[in-house]
This record gives sequence, C-alpha cells and structure tokens, in this order.
Amino acid sequence: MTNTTVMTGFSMVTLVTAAGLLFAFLSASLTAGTIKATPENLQSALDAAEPGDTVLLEDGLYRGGFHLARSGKEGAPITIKAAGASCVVDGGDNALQLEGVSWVTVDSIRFQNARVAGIYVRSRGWPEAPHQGGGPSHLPFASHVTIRNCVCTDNAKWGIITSHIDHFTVDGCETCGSKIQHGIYVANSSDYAVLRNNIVHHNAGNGIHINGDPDCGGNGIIRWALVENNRIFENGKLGGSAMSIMQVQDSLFRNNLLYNNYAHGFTLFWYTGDEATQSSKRNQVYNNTVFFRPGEGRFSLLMRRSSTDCKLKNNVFVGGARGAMYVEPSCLDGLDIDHNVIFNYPGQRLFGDALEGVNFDSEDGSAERLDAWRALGFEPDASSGVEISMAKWVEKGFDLHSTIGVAPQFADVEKADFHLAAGSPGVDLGTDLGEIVPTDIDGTPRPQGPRYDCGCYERKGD
Ligand SMILES: [Ca+2]
Repeated sequence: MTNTTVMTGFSMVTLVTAAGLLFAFLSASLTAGTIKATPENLQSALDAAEPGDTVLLEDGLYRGGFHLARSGKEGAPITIKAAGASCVVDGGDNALQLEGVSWVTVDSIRFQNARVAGIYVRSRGWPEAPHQGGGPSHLPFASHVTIRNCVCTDNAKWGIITSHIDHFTVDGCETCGSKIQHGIYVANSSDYAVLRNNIVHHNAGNGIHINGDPDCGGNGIIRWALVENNRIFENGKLGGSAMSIMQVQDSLFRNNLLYNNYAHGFTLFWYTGDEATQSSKRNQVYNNTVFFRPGEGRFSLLMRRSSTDCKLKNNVFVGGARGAMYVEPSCLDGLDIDHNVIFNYPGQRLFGDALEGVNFDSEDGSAERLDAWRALGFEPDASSGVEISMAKWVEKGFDLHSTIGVAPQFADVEKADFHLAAGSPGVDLGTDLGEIVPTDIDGTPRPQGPRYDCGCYERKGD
C-alpha cells in the first residue's frame, strides 16, 4: 500500500454519498500507509510492502520463517511493528530474515525459538557467516536497517545477526538465551553499526560480538561502530566475551555495563585475515564498567594480536580469575590507557598472561611473548610465570593516573547496582572526555562535581 492510495481514500470523505461514507469509514480504521497483518497474512503483507508503509502486526503467535525482500527509501522506510504488547514470532530457521533490503525498521516484536537466528539481516549475494574462501567484491551492501525495542530470546545461534550491512542499528532490544552463540552479532565488514541501550544476557557465547570476518569477503573490517549504554550480563558459559571486538577499527565504546559474565569481559582481538591491516586498531573504550564476581570470569580487559593505537580511559575493570587485565606486547604501539579503576580480589592477579588456559589460536606462542616482554623490560613473576608487574606497567607510562588494587565500592553488588558509592576511588578519577562522552548510561550529564567519574555511572553531585 502506498501513501497515494490512502490519500485518495481520505479525499473520498468529502463525498456525501453512501459509498463515500463507507469508504471513509473503512479508511479511518487505518493510518497512512498501514498494512494490518495477522498470523495468516503476514508473509503476503511483507511481500506487498512499499516505501513508507507500516506493516502492523496484531497480537498473536506467528509461526516463524518470515522473509522481507523489499526495501524502503530514505525518509520512507518500511516499518514492521507490533500493534500491541504480545506479538510473538516463534520458530523457523530464522524467525525473520531481511535479505538485501535497505531502509527497514523492525519494532517491538518478540522473536523466539528460531533454529538459527531471531532476526537475520544480510545483503543479497554475499556469503553467510561462517564462510571460508572469500566472496564477491562488486555487490553493494544493503544499509539502514534498524531493530528497535524487540526481544530475541531462546534462539539457537543468535538473537540478532547482521551480515554485510552498513548503518545497522540495534536500539533498546533485549537479546537473551542464545543457546550456542551470541546475543548480538554484527558480522562481515558492516560499517557504521550502532548498538545502543540493549539488554544482553544469558547467551551461551558472546554477549555482543562485532567481527569484520575477513573470511567472508568485503574488506574484512568493521569501522565506525558506536556501542553505548548496553547492559550485558550472565553470558559466556560456553566461552567468548561479554564484549567481543574482532577486526574492528575506529569505533567508540562508551558507558557499557558488563557484569557477572562467565568468560572474558571486554576483548579487543584479531583472529583471521591479515593481522597488520585488519587488527582491531584505533578504538576508543571510555567509561565502561566491567565486573566479575570473585573466582569467575577470565579477564576484565583482554587485548591481543596487534590491537594498536587504542585509547582506554575512565573505565572500571574489576575481577577476572585469570587477571583483571592482560594487554599483549603487540598492542602497546600507540596505546593510551589511563584514568581507570583496576582491581582484583585477594588471590587473583591484576595483570596476567593470556595464554594460561586460553586457546584463542592453535599455536602457543608463549615463548615469543616472553621474549617480547623481556625486550620491553618486563620480567614475568617467577613464582607464577604468567604475572606481569603492575608497578612495571605504570613505570613504563601506562595507567599513570589509574587507581590500582583499591576496592571500587559499588552501591550494591548483590543487587547489580554498579553506581559508585560515596568514597569510591572512581569518583572524579576520570579525565575530561568532552563531547565524546557527554553523559553516563543513565543520561546524567558528565561531569558531576569537578571531574569525570570512572565507569558507566557518574555519581550525582560529586
Ligand atoms: Ca564526578
């Protein structure tokens, strides 16, 4: 349905005829460009949608496996939206797949129990992930797809996955219960992704996974992502990271809260492709809070494989059974890390070696890394063999203004309230990040008091 059709309908209101009144009555039940959908006709509604249309789903249980192959336009997106509060799309390989479409918004629908993904968004003609052996280079990417206020739960592999899509936004969604892999997966050279205000929890693998996927064609790099105000917890029972960043460059991560996860916290890494050109470079990691309970998790912060020229400031890194943090020698070029709260529990390291129990790649490489540390003047602790001296780290000019080894003092850890309590070392420890981080995760303006706080919350009045 088009706007033109509906406008014609409203013009009929002026006709004082029986037919005109009937037409006006029928038209009044619709808003401009609205196609009402039921479990019986949703696929045909999607097949008929035109730019500017809203496909409005009435409450009910929809049998999944829907497919949209039609695009909106700039200023006239196709919107697929729930009319009420209990619209559920259940099952299918993908409960909803958007293939090769641009300018589409999906709003306020629940997608569950799919055999692959709750929502799968991909460009036409490009290989799906995982894929080995490259792909086409001449086909355009789809773009400007927004998933908003949706719930994606109990899907086998992914809650939401995108492949070769630029300007992909996930805003205000809950992605949980992915049984094998991740909550949100931005894959395959997709630039300008925005992941904002999402709740990501109880996924077996990563919470949020952003991976340029060089094996899948394109330039194999994700650039200019903005990841902010996400709450990520209880992910990673099968491994991975709460925030997994691979082959990602020039991106900004601010005001995210990662807590009570089971594998890594925040990971910047390179995995496939060309390490020199496709590693995770020039990323900004500001005002995030990473928290593990005692004895749980791996590292709060892990940087490996030429993740160079990154800036990490005003963060809180607490816990990690392998260490609060590990930054590999290959990541030190251009590293600007400071004004962080770094803490671990009694008996747990502040700065450990990633290889202990970690199997990111097939080759070990520990001897080479030991040589690299020694070349930089570091000598791993003789008793543990894997611990790097935090004092030496600071002596080398890293985390000069950070607070190291002092308990962070959150408001109420048991209730997952990670606001800073009065007297927390994170209050006013941060550096001024200006318009790059103007507020906290609650929207409170920064700074309060004389300076920025560390972590995702700015303490009001301080
Ligand atoms: Ca402050």
